[in-house]
Amino acid sequence: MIWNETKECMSRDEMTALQSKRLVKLVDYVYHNVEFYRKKMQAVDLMPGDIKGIEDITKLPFTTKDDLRDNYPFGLFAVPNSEIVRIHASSGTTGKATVVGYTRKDLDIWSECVARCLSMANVGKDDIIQIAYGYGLFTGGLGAHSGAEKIGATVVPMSTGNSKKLTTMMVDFGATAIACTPSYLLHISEVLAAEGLLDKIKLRAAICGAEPWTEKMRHEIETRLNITAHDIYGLSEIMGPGVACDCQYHRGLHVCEDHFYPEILDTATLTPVGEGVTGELAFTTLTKEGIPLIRYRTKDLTSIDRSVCECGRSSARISRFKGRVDDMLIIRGVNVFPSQIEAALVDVEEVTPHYMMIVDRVNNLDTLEVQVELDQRYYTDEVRAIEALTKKITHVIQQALGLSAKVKIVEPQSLKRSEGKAVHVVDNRKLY
Ligand code: DLL
Repeated sequence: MIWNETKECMSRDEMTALQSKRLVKLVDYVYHNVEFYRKKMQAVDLMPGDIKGIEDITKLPFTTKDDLRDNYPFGLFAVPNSEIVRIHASSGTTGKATVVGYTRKDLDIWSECVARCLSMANVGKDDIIQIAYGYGLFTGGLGAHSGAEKIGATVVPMSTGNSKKLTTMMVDFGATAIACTPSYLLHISEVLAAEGLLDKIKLRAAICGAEPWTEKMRHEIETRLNITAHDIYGLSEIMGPGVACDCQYHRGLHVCEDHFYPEILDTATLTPVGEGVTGELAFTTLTKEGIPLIRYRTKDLTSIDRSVCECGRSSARISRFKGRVDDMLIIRGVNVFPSQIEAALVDVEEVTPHYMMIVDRVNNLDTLEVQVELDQRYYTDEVRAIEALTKKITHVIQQALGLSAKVKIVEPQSLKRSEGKAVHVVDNRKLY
């Protein structure tokens, strides 16, 4: 079964008409239900009736991650909590989470969009799929899960963290598909090889996302596992996984643009750029009820192509991501901002605020080392004292990031000082 055959194969004019109708309704909805948007529109003398179609979208204000943080936790919700049936959240610079809420209808549309993506990867009801994104506040696990259930596949909710169990079950259950981050899948391929299981698996498709990866890495995964790997994109503010995915031709990711209207913005002027030009991606959620967002700036860099794809789908395609405009790192699928380390170290008096993050990829798993400088006042070369301090800081960082890091205490004044902008990150990961 092909999901949403109608929506993905509409003519461009039909799609524009649908988007226009939905935008007009959305603007009226947020004006009357979200004080934040009402005030923003009033500030520029804009009334809902001024938005007559998608061509008027540029009259509307942008929304940023900071707006979500400033309205933490539920300030941007458009419905009372009695209508919200699920909450997800992602971490941010200040440690304050970005919180999103879904109504029953939002969850239905989310699973529909993920089902479309799985269908692009030719995954259906006869497949056994291991979901190896993290379950919990992160949208990856539960998001992929409900889409896979919707399409009728047999879902194995693995989550992350136990590669050996995953590979054993992959063989024992005869899993034919997997959804996880691409770096994790490379690691899995090594575990399978080390255990001599590569020729015992029945895997044929992977749906990978949540972090940047390249065509080269896709080929590497496909060759190692003898499968087809697809790129799935999404972000919690807009929905989670399933905002876009690539089909068998891998010429960009088809956007579910009947639900999420994409714009590509010039990074300096924030005005929309033409097709094929790289800029910052922004989304307007056309059908969301719980937390509808207008012109949400994703900070992700990509370009758009609205021509009909060889697969027959007419939905707009965004190119593989070229990076982000901010400094967020994605380490083992977790969003990490350098300033989170800074904030965590402020409370440890034995060290200075100078630190350096060294990110690497060993055996296809991301590693993070944090070098922390001893305060001269606490200078000691006593091994046990250093060991105790290392343990303490390791715990502080784990609490702050939700991610384990190797902590290395270095001598006072040994970290390089900067005269301009401070450099806190060395990212040695080489994308294939
Ligand atoms: O990562 C949702 C997701 C889960 C997508 C599972 C795909 C698979 P967040 O934690 O909010 O949500 O992080 C969103 O991750 O703005 C991008 O910078 C990055 N990202 C997500 N998918 C891709 C991808 C989930 N396919 C942020 N390629 C986004 C490159 C991606 N970057």
